[in-house]
Amino acid sequence: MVSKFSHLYSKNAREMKASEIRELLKLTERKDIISFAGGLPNPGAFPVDKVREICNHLLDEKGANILQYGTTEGVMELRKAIADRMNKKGMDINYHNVLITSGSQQALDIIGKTFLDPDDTVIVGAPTYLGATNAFRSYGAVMEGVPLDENGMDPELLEEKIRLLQMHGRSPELLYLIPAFQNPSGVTIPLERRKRILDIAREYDMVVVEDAPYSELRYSGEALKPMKAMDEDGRVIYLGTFSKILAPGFRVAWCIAEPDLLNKLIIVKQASDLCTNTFGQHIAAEYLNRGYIDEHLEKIKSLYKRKRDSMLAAMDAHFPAEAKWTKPEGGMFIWVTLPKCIDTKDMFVRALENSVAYVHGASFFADRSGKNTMRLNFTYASDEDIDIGIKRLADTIRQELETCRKEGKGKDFRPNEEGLVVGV
Ligand code: PMP
Ligand code: G9A
Repeated sequence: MVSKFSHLYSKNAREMKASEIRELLKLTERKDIISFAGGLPNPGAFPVDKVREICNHLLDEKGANILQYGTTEGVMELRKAIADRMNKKGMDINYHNVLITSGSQQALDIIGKTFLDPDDTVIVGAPTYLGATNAFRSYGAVMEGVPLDENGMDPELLEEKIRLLQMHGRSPELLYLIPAFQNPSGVTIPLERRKRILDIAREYDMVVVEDAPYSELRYSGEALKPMKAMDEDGRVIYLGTFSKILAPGFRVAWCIAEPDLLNKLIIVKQASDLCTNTFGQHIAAEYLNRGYIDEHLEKIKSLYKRKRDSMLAAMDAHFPAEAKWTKPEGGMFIWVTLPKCIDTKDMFVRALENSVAYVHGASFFADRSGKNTMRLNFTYASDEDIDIGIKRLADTIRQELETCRKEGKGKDFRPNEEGLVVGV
């Protein structure tokens, strides 16, 4: 629907499109559809009793204070607790490096507002999280994708891309990465690549945004140092969030940067929300300080590992041989590549008829390529629904393959021969 005031909208607002993920989220309200679309944590794992216990304690002990406005920087106990936790992961920071934000989504927005002018260039993965590209685009920036492989962004391709852009007079300012269990592909950047990417960022003077909402959700393999822990000259902005390890409803997240840069982000945030939800911040601080978070993480990691394994097993059992997919060591997503004759956006109509949903891959590519790919979330659906939903999806893919065979639509029915499971 077009508002009668739309002619008065700003240029930025006119160009903004609804997030495909946020639109698809509405499907989770339909009981007849099994949704692998939204990146939702499993609500069965939300620690309702512990939150109730903490709320009662906080209201009894601190009373009205926790309902007051807070500083833009965030509640001090929380900033300190986060600094301690991040130092255990190899960083060397204190609370002066920590800004609490209203979800990491807000941090992405304020980073965009701080760094990006119209036509500025941001380098992102191809594919990447569309909430980030939407935020950066809202400031008129242009996204340039670097293809990923099973180890995330390839530093050689990154450097090639920067050189090419520079030849056209464009020097990228930001490099946006999700090094651990990437959204949407599920892949992780190994340590050597992380170091090399940091060297490149230094050489070409780019700020690196390390978005790490899934880094604590590892189900197999070895934990890796965050890039921020290897950051020699303060060019990495690290984003963490309670959304995936506690509950997204609090809208409490953290942004770590060197203090001078953080000060600018704080000023930019002031215009946005004055301060992050104070009550939620106190709850999160208490949750960390009581050590509940680690118990909770163990619980959700074993739940999500089981769900990942069930989904992978169901895919092995039911998907046609033409489909290929990633096998993530953590996080929430599996990335599927189908033969090029299939457009997963067109196939979505058939998927809904078969009562199953996913996010079509093109949404995650800056240039809208990746039409034959899709993202599956494995954390939200029940174990039973994972199996039923994957069977429905397998039928959907088979029907689609049959239709393109009949229609002769495209010729390429082969899976990707190079074994490249992430790109197209
Ligand atoms: N970054 C990434 C990569 C995400 O996947 C998400 C949410 N799915 C966010 C940021 C935003 O998270 P939140 O605002 O809930 O902290
Ligand atoms: O928009 C949301 O609800 C957060 C989830 C993001 C995603 O599905 O990638």
